[in-house]
Amino acid sequence: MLRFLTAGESHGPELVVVVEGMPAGVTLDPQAIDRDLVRRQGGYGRGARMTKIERDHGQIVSGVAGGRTTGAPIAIRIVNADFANQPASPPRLSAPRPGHADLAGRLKYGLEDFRLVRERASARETAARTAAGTVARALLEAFGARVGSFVVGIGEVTADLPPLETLDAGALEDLARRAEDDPVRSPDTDASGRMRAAIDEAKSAGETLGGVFCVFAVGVPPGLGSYVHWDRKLDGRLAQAVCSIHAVKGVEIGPAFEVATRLGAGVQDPIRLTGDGVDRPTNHAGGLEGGVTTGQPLVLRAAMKPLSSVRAPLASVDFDTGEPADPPHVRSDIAAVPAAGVVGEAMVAWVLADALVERFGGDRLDAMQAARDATRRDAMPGAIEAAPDTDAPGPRA
Ligand code: EPS
Repeated sequence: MLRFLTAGESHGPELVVVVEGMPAGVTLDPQAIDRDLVRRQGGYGRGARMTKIERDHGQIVSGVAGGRTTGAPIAIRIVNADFANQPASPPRLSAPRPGHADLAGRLKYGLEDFRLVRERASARETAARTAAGTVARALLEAFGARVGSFVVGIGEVTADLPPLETLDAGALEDLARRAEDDPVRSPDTDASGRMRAAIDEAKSAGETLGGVFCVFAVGVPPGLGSYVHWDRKLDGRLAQAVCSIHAVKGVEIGPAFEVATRLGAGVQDPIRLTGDGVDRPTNHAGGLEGGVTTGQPLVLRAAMKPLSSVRAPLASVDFDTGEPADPPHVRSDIAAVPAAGVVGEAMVAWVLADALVERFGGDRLDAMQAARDATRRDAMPGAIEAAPDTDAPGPRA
C-alpha cells in the first residue's frame, strides 16, 4: 500500500510530506518536484503571498539515492517563506469566517482561537500534496502513464472545448500543452482573456471566483481498481481524492452530468475488433467501467466553489463576546482554479500509483513491470493462459 502524510501549518516554518510504500528503483528527478510546485504556485488570480512571497522548493531528505527510490520512506520539506513575516504572537481570531473550516474546527477540536484551525485547514497544505504527486508521477511514467489538466471554466466563463467523450489521448495532451502556456491554464485562448477579465472584475469588487478543471491520465494500464467491493472501485477513490482538495465540492467521471440527461444506447462505448485487439470509439465512461481502468484515457472534472475570503461583510458571531460580528477580511487569492487543477493532477497521480502498487506488487519496479507484462495479452480476444481454476467449487456463470 502506498500512503502519504503531510504536516505543517500555513504560516509555520515549513511543510513536510512523507511518502511511504514507493517501490525501489523508480527514477525521481528532484527538479520535477520544483517544476510541479511552480506550476501550482502560479495562475492568474493568485494573491500576494503566492506571487510576491513564496518560492516553493521541495528538499528531498530521505528515500532517494543516486536519483532512484530505495523503498524507504521519502520525506520532502517545503519551507514557508512567509513564516519570517509572522508576528511572535499573532492576534486571536474569535469570530469564525463563513465558508472556512473555522467553526468546524471549534466544534471538532474545541479550539477557541480560530487562527489555529485556519493554520492547518489552509490550502497551503496542497503544496505538500503536489510534491507527493510528483513522486507518484515518477512511478506512473515507468508504466507509460501521464497525468495532465486544464481549466474548463472560471466563474461564468467556460472554455469552448470538444465533447469530453470524443477526446483521445493525443487530443487531451494537446489541450494540456496549450493550457500550460496560458495564464489561467485554459486551452481556449479566447476564453482565457474573458476569464482574466472576470478575475480583474472580481478583484475590484472584493470578490472571489470558483470554476471547473479537468484532470486526465493517459497510458494507464487496464485493470486498476476492482468492481468487487465499494472501497476498491477506482471511480470512488478518485472522487474522494479530488474532492478532498480545498474548495472542491463536486467531481464527475467522464461527462457524467450530461450523460445523465440522455438515453442509454447513445452513451455506451462500443467494443470493436481491430487488427491487434479491441478499441473503443468513444469514452463516455471516462476510462473506467465497474470502477476499473479500461486502458482508455481517464477523464474527470471537478467543481471548485468561489474562495471564502470576500470583502463584503459576512454574518458571524464573536465567540468571546457572544455578539454578532463581521470577521476581518484577510489576504486571499481571487481565483485558485488553475492551481487546483495542478493539485488535481497530483491527487489523480497518487490514486493511480497506489492502484498500480496494489495490482502489480510494490517492492521493486522491475518486478512490477514483469507482472504488468504478464497481463498484457488479457486485452486480446482469445483464451487467457493462466485462467482461474474453473474446477474450483463455487457458483458457475
Ligand atoms: C489560503 C490563504 C492564502 C493563500 C493560501 C491559501 O494564504 P495567506 O492566508 O497566507 O494569504 O495564499 O494558499 C497558499 C498559501 C498556497 O500555497 O496555496 C487559505 O486560507 O486556504
